Parts: sequence; C-alpha cells; structure tokens
Amino acid sequence: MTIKPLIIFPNPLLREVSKPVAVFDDRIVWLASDMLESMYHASGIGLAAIQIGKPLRLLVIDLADKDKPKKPQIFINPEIVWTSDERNVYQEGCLSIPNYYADVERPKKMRLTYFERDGEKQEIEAEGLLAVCLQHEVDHLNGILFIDHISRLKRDMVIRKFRKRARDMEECVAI
Ligand code: GNR
Ligand code: NI
Repeated sequence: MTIKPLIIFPNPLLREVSKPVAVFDDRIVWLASDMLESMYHASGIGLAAIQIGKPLRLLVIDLADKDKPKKPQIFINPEIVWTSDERNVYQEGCLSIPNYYADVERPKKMRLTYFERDGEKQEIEAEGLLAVCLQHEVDHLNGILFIDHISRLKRDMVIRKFRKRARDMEECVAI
C-alpha cells in the first residue's frame, strides 16, 4: 500500500530483537503489503519488518526473476529448526547497508517453521538462494546483520564508512 523509508545502518533500531506477532489480524496484512512494496521499490529480494521500523517477527521474500510474475511470500514468526553442517558461501548485500557486498558463509540447507496469514503453521526445507535469504532475514529479527558474519577488519571498515556517512548527513541538515 505504501512505500516506507528504509532504516539505514548504523540506526540502532537494526540491533533490536523483534517481538513475535501476537494477533493475526488485518494490520499484519497491511504491514506485510507495505514491506513488499518498499522491498520492490528498492529492488530487494527480502525484507524484515524492522527495516521499515516495526520490531515484529515478520518477513517477506520474492525471489522471482524481474521479468517474471511476482511471487511474494510472507513468513510470520519464522523459526529455524534445523541447519545442515554443510556450508555455502554467497555474496550478500542488505538494503539497510546500501552498496556494500561481501561473501558470507552460512549453512547450505535449513528447515524453517512459520505461520501463514490465516494462522496455519508451516514447515519448509530450503537451500540455494532461498536458504541464504531466509537466514539473512531471520538474522534481522534477532538484531544481527550480514556484516556480523564477515572478518573484523572488513566489518570495522564498513562501520567507519557508515558512521561517517551518518555524520555528514547530519552536518548537511545543520548547515
Ligand atoms: O535484496 C537483498 N538481496 C540479498 C542478496 C544476497 C543475500 C541476501 C539478500 S537480502 C537483501 C534485502 C535485505 O536487506 N533484506 O534484509
Ligand atoms: Ni538485510
């Protein structure tokens, strides 16, 4: 329904642990539709509610190719219940850390439980890009960012760059 501004690092909201969705009413549908619209607008493939400022355990994903029909998926109160010992490396980015990409190693496969909009519990097994994206999004629900999985040296460089960016932005308003 509405494109919402994205929360950008180092905004402390991104470190909050999101709360479970308690009531499955229309407000969740509205929030999910705002998340999808904001995600499509930013050309992302996934989004956690905290990225538009709502600390709720809700995420959306659409892995369909740009030239194909949309395939929005909504996951309420998702929980990773199993991960494989086998691991995989994928170059990740994050709409909350714009224009920075780095290789991240994570379990290759995972199983996830979640609730549908009608309150029905589901369980899926994921691998490939879906597994990467779901793990990245569930991390957001726990206040974890993909830069927490890279080397200290690289992470410190990113943190410094985005702190400066935020400072410069404040200064730009002050002038
Ligand atoms: O749009 C996104 N692309 C992406 C690419 C590789 C691994 C994870 C992602 S998720 C990201 C959108 C986002 O920041 N979701 O939280
Ligand atoms: Ni992200």
